[in-house]
Amino acid sequence: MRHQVVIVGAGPAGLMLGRLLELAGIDAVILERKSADYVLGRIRAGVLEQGTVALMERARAGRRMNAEGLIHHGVELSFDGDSHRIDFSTLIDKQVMVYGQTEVTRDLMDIREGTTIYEAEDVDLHDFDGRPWVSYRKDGQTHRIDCDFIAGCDGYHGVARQSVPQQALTTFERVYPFGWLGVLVDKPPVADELIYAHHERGFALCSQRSKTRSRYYVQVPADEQAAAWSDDRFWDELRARLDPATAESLQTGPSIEKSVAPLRSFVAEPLRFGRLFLAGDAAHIVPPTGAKGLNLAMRDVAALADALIEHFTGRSAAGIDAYSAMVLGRIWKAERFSWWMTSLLHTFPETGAFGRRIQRAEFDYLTGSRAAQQSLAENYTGVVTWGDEGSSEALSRSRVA
Ligand code: FAS
Ligand code: PHB
Repeated sequence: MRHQVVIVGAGPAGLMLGRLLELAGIDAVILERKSADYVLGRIRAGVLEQGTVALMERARAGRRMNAEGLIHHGVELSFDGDSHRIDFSTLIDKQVMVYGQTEVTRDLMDIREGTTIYEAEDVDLHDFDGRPWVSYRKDGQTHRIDCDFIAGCDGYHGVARQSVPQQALTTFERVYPFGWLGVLVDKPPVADELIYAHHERGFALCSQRSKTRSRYYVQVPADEQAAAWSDDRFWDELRARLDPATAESLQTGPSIEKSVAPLRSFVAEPLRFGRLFLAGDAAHIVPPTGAKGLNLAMRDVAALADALIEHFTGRSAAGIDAYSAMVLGRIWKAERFSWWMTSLLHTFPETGAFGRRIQRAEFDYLTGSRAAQQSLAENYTGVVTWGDEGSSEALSRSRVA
């Protein structure tokens, strides 16, 4: 069997890459280890930058997103009960969209015309320095696919990055001493916009998926087990970390999903090895505090798709030669912002009283400086990751479609 491109991983990055390539007439097969239902069962990101919204439009997968997505013009930050709204629209005329990663993945699955092979086991990459090919097992049979390029979109634990010889790869990592315990509940959100709360008991985030479904997180020790948290214990802890008025208006109910996500910052360099490219979580991980993970993955594959399209149609290698350096510049800016938001909003007992005073001073500087708020707004809404591709025209255009 032969395809122009083999994509490993049918998460949002792999599916988006496959869609962009097929719209350009490029034949790409996707190999996914899990079932489609399993992939859809993962509850992850919730906020789309305008660039991601525009990319869903480019993929002609934006209809349901435009109908159901919620446009948010700002977020609220609170620090020990003091609150401040960061108004994206007033500060930089940008917005974000609240639309779950699960829905993005579902929309991309539904629109895809090319082949996705689910439950492909033991995927192995071969000769990506010369004439690449991929092997995998399915229903007890071993299969081989010859190709021109391989895209590793298989996440942090995937096979693609692990197939690269150690000496060819440099990794940078910071593992945080805590995780996020997340709960999904079919109750109306506690507020119109997201609330990021710093409290001496730990960080909390009030997010949402729709007007009737909410997503909440509390910071927990890195080795915490979701099973140790009853719903009542979670709601009590969340209330304790919110300002009294918000805590009072919180509508609670039975959790429909509860899980702990570890937090780490991670980057692999470079992101190209001959005819193998890495994109998305296979290349980098950010703590979810800055809502960057999914959006950065989408930015990677937009660049990779353009580079591969230029190779196949324009007979130029300029894009594929420039891919790694170009995306790494944006990746490190998103890593910085995600680290900064995480450092500001979480408790770090090991930094002591001095560390907490510095966090308070950071919050006070932010809330007292329009320039600092504009900087946060630029980073959060993705201006830094997308440049002018993340224009408000893109978001307003998507609302028209
Ligand atoms: P993904 O990990 O989504 O997809 C990779 C795919 O490759 C998976 O389907 C996997 O099954 C498959 N795969 C792996 N190994 C394979 C192999 N050997 N062969 C074939 N297939 C293989 N980001 C946010 O912005 N906000 C959040 O709140 C947030 N929460 C998160 C919670 C968790 C638990 C995790 C792990 C991540 C979270 N993220 C969040 C980040 C997340 O949204 C990622 O950035 C996003 O899923 C990246 O998409 P992909 O790069 O496609 O990787
Ligand atoms: C979510 O809704 O899951 C979410 C929103 C914003 C974040 C992280 C997660 O920064």
